[in-house]
Amino acid sequence: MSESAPVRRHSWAEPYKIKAVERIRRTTRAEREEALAQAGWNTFQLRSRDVFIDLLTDSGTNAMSAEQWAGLMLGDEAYAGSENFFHLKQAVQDVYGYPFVVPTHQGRGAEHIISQVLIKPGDVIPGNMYFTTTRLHQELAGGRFIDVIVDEAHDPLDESPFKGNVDLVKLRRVFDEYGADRIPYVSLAVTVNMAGGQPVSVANVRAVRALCDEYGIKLYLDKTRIAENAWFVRQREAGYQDAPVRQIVREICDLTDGAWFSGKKDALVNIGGYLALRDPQVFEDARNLCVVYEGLDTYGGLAGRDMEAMSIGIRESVDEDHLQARVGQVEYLGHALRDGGVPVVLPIGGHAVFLDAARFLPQVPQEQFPAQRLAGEIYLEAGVRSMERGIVSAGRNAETGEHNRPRLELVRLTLPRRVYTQAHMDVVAEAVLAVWDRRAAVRGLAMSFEPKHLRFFQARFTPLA
Ligand code: P61
Repeated sequence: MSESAPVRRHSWAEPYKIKAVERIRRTTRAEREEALAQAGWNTFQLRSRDVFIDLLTDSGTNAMSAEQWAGLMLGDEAYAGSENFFHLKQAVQDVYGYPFVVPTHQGRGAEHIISQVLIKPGDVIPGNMYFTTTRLHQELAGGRFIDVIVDEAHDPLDESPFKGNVDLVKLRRVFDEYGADRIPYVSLAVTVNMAGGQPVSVANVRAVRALCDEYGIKLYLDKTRIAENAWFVRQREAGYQDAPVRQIVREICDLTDGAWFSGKKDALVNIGGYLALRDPQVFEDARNLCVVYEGLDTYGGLAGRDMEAMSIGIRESVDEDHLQARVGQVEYLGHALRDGGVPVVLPIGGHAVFLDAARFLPQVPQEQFPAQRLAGEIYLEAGVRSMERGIVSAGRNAETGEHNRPRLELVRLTLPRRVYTQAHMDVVAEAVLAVWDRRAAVRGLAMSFEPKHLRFFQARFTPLA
């Protein structure tokens, strides 16, 4: 398909063929019951060998291309000045246009450093919906996150095309209340993970930039899934139908002061991340902290080969045939579930299908963790692993200690890139539909162990019935 050909639904096929395969194992219901009990009803605690189709995350679970595997052999494992670092820097400059790069072991390493560099105690950071690790690092640096996403983002049934957008009225209110002295930057994510993988329009980024300029406030970008965001812009935003994804990606980056990135998503690798910066002083401070927490600033916790694979993956990530197949597969699963009557977040997002557990299990109150239970039931049904994205993920208010109560109580079925086939999607849809059929009998959970930070990763639960 040429770059400018019209995009028709279901007219795509994966732009690759499979060269190596990895065996996956079907299990019995009895084995899964045992495994889930051992895991304390937390899908993060399952062993992967007990999972048939793993839709826990699209993070680090991607299949690399032959070029990326070949790139591993070009690893220059020098402690200082690895050639692969310069390839990475060149890829970031070419595709995103930021002059300075600080590599990190993954996205949260970059979030840690940028938070420590920019935030001082008492600051507030407005952003388009929290992300777990992003907000935690902002809080650990002494800041407080304030949500300024549009209201539609909290409504699973609202089919607005850009549910990741910032509400400019809310943002101005925060600017007026706290002022530039207490707002180090606006934290803008494209796409918005916790809202369902929803995109932000270029017009909205432009408007946020203008408001930031009016108040003298910086704009930093979580561009972890920017290629998927750009794909949606091309599909949905007036004036961008014929714009290459690469151009849209660049246009968004050009509006920002810097970015952090988890290479484990868009960039099609299994590990890696970085900060991309424009301000020379922020760069100096960040590369200095890099040597404290990550490693020398020409490797940042990565092997040379990892940086090589990431630099190749960055260039592959903006390929339109790849994006069409990637987002198309997510949509295929989403529409299969929607058409079967299962409540899902609409529109279907870029990296995952999100089940609306509040409507799936209306008999289970939020404090009995309906999404956590639903993720467990889907695993029991067919060995399909998903993730809770509701009250457990939202954690507790850092000041009051109360549960945060998000309006979205979701289960995320996340698709690794280039890994599963359409037949896998059919099996997943059948499994969820089977749970949907027996939903009335499903009860909640009690939390039996709660760790201090990012509790959803390690918490344990017991079934109420
Ligand atoms: C994920 F359950 N995401 O979606 P790191 N920004 C954004 C991310 O999506 C992201 C990071 C920064 C993961 C892994 C994960 O609550 C969870 O490379 C938009 O994972 O450090 C990661 O990048 C952090 C799963 C993270 C979670 C936090 O599955």
